[in-house]
Amino acid sequence: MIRADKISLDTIGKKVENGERLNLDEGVFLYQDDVPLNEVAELANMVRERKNGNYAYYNINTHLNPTNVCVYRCNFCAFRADLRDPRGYLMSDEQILARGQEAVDNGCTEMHIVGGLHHQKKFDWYVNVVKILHDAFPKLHLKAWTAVEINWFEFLTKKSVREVLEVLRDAGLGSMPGGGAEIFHREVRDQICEHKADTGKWHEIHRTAHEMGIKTNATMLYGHIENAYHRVDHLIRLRETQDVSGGFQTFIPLAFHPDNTELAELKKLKKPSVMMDLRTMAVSRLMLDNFPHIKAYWIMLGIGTAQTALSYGADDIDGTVRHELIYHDAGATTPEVMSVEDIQRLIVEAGREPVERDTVYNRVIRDPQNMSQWTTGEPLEVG
Ligand code: V47
Repeated sequence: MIRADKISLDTIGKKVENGERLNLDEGVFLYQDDVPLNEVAELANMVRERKNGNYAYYNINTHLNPTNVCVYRCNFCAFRADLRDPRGYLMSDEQILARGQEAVDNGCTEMHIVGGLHHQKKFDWYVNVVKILHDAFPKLHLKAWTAVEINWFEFLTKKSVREVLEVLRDAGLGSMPGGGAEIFHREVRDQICEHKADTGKWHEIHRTAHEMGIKTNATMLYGHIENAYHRVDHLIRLRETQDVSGGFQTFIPLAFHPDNTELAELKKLKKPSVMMDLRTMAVSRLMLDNFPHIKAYWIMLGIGTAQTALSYGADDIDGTVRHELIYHDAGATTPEVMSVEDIQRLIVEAGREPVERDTVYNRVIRDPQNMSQWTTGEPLEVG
């Protein structure tokens, strides 16, 4: 129940100016349609500039989804395939290494690796993906396997979360992406992915990674059957974990893409509006006072919305991105790759200063005449 009578944009604005934490009711209030979005954006932008100045970060990265075959059946996912589905694929070591070579030749600093939980593949196969890439391309940062995969490896090996992460870190895992979070509240989670890593487990895995010095990201899948209360509850749970373990770098709100998904068909869902995308960006920035970065993932938002989001709380736009499949299978119409010149231009047009970062937010120093050569510069900490 929202105590809306006691909450106003004015009282929230004063708290934000003073650096005070917003509560659940205030977060839900900010989601109401009659709360002017431009004013919410102004507050989010204040926090964004306090934390990251005028910088807008990007990286040069690529994706690798070594298999789409998955034992789980999340009804929002258009990427997964059954074991005997003709769409199903499994990459060989040679194909994986060719992707690594392509990444290095194109000057990538990061490879983002996630995939399905293949019925017939053991933990060793997933360790091998990381190990062969790391051995061949040691400079390429491997941001690999979500908490859902780590939980699956626990089940396969009967090892603890820490033991699983130790094996992967020794093989070359550098950090973890933020996927698999979806919506933490049971009322929603039970309807979209009740079988996979539950909320407590997702947080335990990220906390353990942080304790081991492994940085991670966090996401939220919005714009389907959840409401404002579920979204703000999700943000508060992330904020609480961050208070304890402190290793989250970036929060990425992910707009639901309905094409080819059972969930959209079942509930007659459409893509969330641009206004919803921008409000979610702004509310996320305001609620997650202990997250250094908020990412406007251009692949998922579209280039125009991602550009606008840089004034609605976001300070990062992700990367050049090659070989993205999860969103394109679900109807994303964005290009499959963006050039560095285009990324820099869209950031400059948004009135921000483009800064190339590596996965863990160090500046990347690169000779524009020879893009495949780069070195790591100083850590990018503003506020
Ligand atoms: O967990 C799946 C989402 C996530 C759909 O850490 C969908 O830097 C919308 O986590 N519509 C995986 N979303 C992607 C992810 C990610 C992306 C970019 C950067 C980072 C990072 C992480 O994609 C899944 C799920 O929430 N997803 N299907 C869909 N139809």
